[in-house]
Amino acid sequence: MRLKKENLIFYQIYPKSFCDSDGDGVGDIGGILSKIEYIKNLGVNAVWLTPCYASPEVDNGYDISDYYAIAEKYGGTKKMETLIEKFHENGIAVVLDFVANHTSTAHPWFQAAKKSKDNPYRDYYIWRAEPNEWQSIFGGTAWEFDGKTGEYYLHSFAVEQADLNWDNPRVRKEMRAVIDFWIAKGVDGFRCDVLDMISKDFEKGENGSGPRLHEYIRELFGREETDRLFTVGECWSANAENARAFCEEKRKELTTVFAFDHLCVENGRFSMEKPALQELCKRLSEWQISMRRQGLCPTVFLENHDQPRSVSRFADDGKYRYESATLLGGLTLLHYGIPFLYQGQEIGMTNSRHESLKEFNDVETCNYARANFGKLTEKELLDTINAGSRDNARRPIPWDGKDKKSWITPYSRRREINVSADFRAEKSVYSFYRALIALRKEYACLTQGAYERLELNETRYIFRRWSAGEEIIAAFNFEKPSSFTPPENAKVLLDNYGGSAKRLQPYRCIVFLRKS
Ligand code: TEU
Repeated sequence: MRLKKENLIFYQIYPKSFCDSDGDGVGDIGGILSKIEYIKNLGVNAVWLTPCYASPEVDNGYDISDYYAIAEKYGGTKKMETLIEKFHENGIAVVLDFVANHTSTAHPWFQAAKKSKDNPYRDYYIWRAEPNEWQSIFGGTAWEFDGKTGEYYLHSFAVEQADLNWDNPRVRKEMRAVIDFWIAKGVDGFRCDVLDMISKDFEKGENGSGPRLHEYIRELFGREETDRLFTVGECWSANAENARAFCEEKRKELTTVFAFDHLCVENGRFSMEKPALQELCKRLSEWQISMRRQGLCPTVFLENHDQPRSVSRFADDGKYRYESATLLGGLTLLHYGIPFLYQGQEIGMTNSRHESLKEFNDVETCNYARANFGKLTEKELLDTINAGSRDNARRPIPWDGKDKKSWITPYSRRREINVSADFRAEKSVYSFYRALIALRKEYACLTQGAYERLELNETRYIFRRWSAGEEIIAAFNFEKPSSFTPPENAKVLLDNYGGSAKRLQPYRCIVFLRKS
């Protein structure tokens, strides 16, 4: 599969929570196979699957114990081969998750490494006699003491996720072999988990963006075997200044990066602040401008498996849920770059509300709850967790409103918000997303064209995209109604309200076309 990067439109699947085909409560590949039509019908042409390799699942698969095997509970490796084939038959590219920074402590490499200081696998990981002050992203120190050998190993995430030592050439060779194995199985690319963390800077005291980062990425993806791949690095350190180093074409590193500034995450996920929609638009717009100026192709996304639902975080998940969800769809699909939709976004799923800590599963959330128990009131604890927990994105997709067995407490609004209800509704979020994707395919100015911000203030955001002979103008009104002068000689292509465009109601999203 070789699609021009600007023409890609991704749908992210979290297999564990997508569709369960055998009724054991865990989503699986059989479930994905049964929904290919649903995905295809939306119009996307690529999928990213989060990890479903063999794993103890302390971090839902981001703790891999065998890079070469798909877990049996998901259907096993053969089933994955069938899935790749079926997606290809339907014109959909397949991108797998590549977890490079760490393995599960259950991985045979780590099991060998901890046997003794002179074990040949010892140097696959990062050991120190004395820990430094680094903190785990999931809370607490990033170092775990191993009593048997008397040293600490580094774990930037959970204790059960030991950081690999990329300075060891044998580790880098192993990881190239993993990539090559999946290329041979037909995958079209990789989403690379926390890729900017693989080179550490112990001198500067930084757990990531180390001096050999770009050398390591090139070693992985700058090869003939990897030339045709689509690669996206999850790089929390990526910004307008350093993006070129990751994804300028001639550097032979990555196709693009996931940067996070636009999601307003600087205060941490468990802060109760609700960012203004205007701020989201401002940051999205700035990212567009700086990436285009440098000739780079950005990703455009508002959700993934680590983020709360965008409708709840940036807009209105009550009275204006449909309008909010469709407006956010417009923001994702009308900008320049590679859009990524996250499962459930296309039916306007909101955050899930739960009144007991027992209903949360995510390791980061549980660590946070443990660390703050007694420090915050129970209500504060529940409110912050309900707003920020990664479980918001991980409740199973409600295909219908019915209760089924599931590995995690289901989505609290499943009876009201589910796929069948959305399909039946007069105002269907899925249909609007489908229409947006159709526009993206029909009008080249949306994929190739220039971008200009026409207006951004506390009321609304308006931009235009254009190329030879055609221009698309997209207007996004925020909470407060405003009066508007529609562009002259333009026709309305899509509108989440309908009726006169002289008044823009809450969360109205309206798309105009002007031909010259
Ligand atoms: O995420 C990296 C990561 O740092 C985010 O999870 C987020 O910053 C964190 O939750 C802080 O609030 C990637 C994966 O996407 C995530 O699911 C994994 O848990 C993590 O790496 C470890 O592999």
